[in-house]
Amino acid sequence: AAPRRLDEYRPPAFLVDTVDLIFDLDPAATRVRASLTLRRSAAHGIADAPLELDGEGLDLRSVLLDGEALGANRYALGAHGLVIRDVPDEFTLDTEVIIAPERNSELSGLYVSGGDFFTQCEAEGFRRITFFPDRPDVMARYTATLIADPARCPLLLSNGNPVDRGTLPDGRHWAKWEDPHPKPSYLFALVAGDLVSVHDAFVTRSGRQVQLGIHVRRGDEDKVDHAMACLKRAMRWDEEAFGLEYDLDIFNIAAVSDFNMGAMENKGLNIFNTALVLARPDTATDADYQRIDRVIAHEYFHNWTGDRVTCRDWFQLSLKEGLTVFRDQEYGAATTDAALSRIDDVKMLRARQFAEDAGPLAHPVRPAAYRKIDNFYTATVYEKGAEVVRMIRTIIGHEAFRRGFDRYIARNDNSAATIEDFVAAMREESGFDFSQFMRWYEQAGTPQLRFEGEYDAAARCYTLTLRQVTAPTPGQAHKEPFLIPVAMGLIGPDGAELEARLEGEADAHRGTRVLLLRAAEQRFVFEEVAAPPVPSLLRGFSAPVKLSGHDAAGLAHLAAHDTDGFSRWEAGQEYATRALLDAIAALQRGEAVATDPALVAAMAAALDLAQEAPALAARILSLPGKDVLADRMAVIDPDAIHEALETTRAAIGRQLRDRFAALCGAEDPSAPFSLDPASMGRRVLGNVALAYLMAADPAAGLDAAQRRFETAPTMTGRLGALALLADTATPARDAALAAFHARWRGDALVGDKWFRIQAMAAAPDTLDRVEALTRHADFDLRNPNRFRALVQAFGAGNQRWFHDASGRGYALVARMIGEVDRVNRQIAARCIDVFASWQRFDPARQALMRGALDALLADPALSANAREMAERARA
Ligand code: DPP
Ligand code: ZN
Repeated sequence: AAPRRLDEYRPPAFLVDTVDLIFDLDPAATRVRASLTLRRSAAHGIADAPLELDGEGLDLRSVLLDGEALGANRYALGAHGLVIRDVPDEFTLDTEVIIAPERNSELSGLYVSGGDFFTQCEAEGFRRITFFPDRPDVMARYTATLIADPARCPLLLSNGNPVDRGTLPDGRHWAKWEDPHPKPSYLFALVAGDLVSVHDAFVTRSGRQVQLGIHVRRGDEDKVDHAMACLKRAMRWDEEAFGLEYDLDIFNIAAVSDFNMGAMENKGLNIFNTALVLARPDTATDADYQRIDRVIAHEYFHNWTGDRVTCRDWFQLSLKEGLTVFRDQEYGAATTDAALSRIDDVKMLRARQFAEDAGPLAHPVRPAAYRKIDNFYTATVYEKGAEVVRMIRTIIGHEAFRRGFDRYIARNDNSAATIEDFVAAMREESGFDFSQFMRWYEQAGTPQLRFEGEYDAAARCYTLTLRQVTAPTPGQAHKEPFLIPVAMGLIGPDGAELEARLEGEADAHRGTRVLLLRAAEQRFVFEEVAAPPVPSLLRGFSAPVKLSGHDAAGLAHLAAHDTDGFSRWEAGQEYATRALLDAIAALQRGEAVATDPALVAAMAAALDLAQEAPALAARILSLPGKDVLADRMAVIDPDAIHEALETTRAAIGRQLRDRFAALCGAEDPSAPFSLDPASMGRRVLGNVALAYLMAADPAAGLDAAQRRFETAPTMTGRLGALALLADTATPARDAALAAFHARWRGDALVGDKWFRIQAMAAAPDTLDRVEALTRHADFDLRNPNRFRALVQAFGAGNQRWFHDASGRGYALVARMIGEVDRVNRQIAARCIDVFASWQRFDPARQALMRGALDALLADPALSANAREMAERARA
């Protein structure tokens, strides 16, 4: 099919005012009756356009127009839907179709998981339920009546409020739901099954009583307290931070084990992957708890940024996703620790989005064309989209941003908006001209920002020169300069922030300023600068760019003295990154690695923070990831990266051995479980310390790991130890993995951890073991979480063995993508990005990776979803 293009947008020919749905739920044959009231829209521009309804895999039984059955000569039924000619300007349309939820392994539309019914309609799943103009700018009021066997489906949920219920003469029961808010079809949801409901309540700031429900499989009801607490915190925070109140009397969350994404913001009925709801201290890590918090908040925040104000078309996806990620990041910063939360968000951005932007899959935050929109739920649309919103706020300030946000919501409420609508509201409230800024939405690629500084002692003047350049990306050979907000300050030789007067300012002052870099090269002159400064640039990571220009001494100075917590960590990481890149270069020359004493000293200084700020200490002590190092190499050398990290970790570990040993002891089992940053910090610090000890002293490390694995009261400690044991090909590893598997048999989410740990292991027998795990009785291609835990985790998270020079890792992942593609196209397509970095490797690996993509493309049965990704990755 030809790609869709942003500039070819055309308003819908027909609008739908109301949708009445009746579902006779049956796993093998569900009957869906839909009654639509339709109205021709003048905006479309063609007065007699036929009615075109999307539909996929639907067994059509009848069509009635204004109550009269339509003969087959009045409509055309094709693979993509139904076209009806000669329709009046206003009419009702009744259709009846049969679908088979239990055969829906794509998990898009209506499907069965564990015997219960669930839906997933974003982006284009509603057309797999009934014939409909399945595009987000068609917003309608819905009612849904669910009819089912009461023994099999005691619980019947849909969007909005329950308005009626009853029992039929044949014993089936039914419930009718009505959603008073107009919504696009992608936000439709139903859940029917035998789930346990946990209830709570929330009173909004204007006094509205909201009933909250979380619905899970029997046996999971002791794992929802955290999600419920997060939900209430998020509801309160959105009132306080954004003035947004919940707008229905009921808010439901249902958890499902088979789910293509993390969670879905359907109006009033969020559907969540169990992985993002269920948590108990012995089954979930601190990272799981934090992710649950953020995703519960994210989906809740969509109620306004996504549901009340939705997207005109899917090119605008970042309008809701970038903005909502920004909102969940702000929530995370406000409710935990702002600097730590920013560090974690930026790490994620760099690991996923920078990699995407650097390869053949690079695309703008607002893509200009797509074949399958499911392939654009990407780190660029989400995470870079959030950075773009953050830059808008940095440029115009918090107050104007909040006014602009309010204006955007008020003006676009109950409608489908564009990115221009959002930016226009910001412009109107701030007076700022965003024309150049719009390039952040249109141009792909991560700008390289380079600085040079020159201090003139006699004139007490510091000149900062900033240069930006962005490499070409597919389809965009030439880039215009971006408008880059650079939050910055000047640090003096004594470590204190210096006063300065930037050209044009009335007085000298100290503290963070925001420079606006507009040109490819620009100079900023600071006067009244008392001493030679080290510039602290991109404070709080004020723009998603790659900065260079500091020397090692400058980085060390900032790591010790910067007043911005994020920037202190950043300077330390950059210092460590360079030390590791030096080590990699030495290994490639066949030389020994000499560990920089200053790096060891910085780690010792971080250990001094272990008591007072353990979470920060853990982040400073964590060496840069393999993805960060790979990103900086012209030709990625996975073996040298691995070796450099291990050697450096061992060297630091040997010099600080006893301090690490003291930190990786058992957690105190009598201490109450707490998620405050210090408690979580101590747990993660224990894991980081254990990694150093194992590198420095394998025998002592193995003992400590076994002890931690056996005695840690939390999953964080136990899994941290297990992950390190899994890196060793030892009997201790085998025993720990077997014990873990036996203890958690039956808990699918913990089972995923067992698979993931082995998929990501560094142990020399990893390829054989991952191969064997693809045939393990617990492996199930139909369960996306399990596929991600084994195959995606291996491809994306095991740089060393996925990229093994033999090509076995590539072949294994390509084979599994081919297999999963026959079951679930979306999951197959999303895994293909592990091959997208092929141009960054040596010629032999390049050939092997290209060969894996070619093998996929040679399969005539490959889905359109996977084909689009493989073709783009191959280009
Ligand atoms: N819209 C969902 C989310 O990101 C994903 N489909 O919240
Ligand atoms: Zn979202």
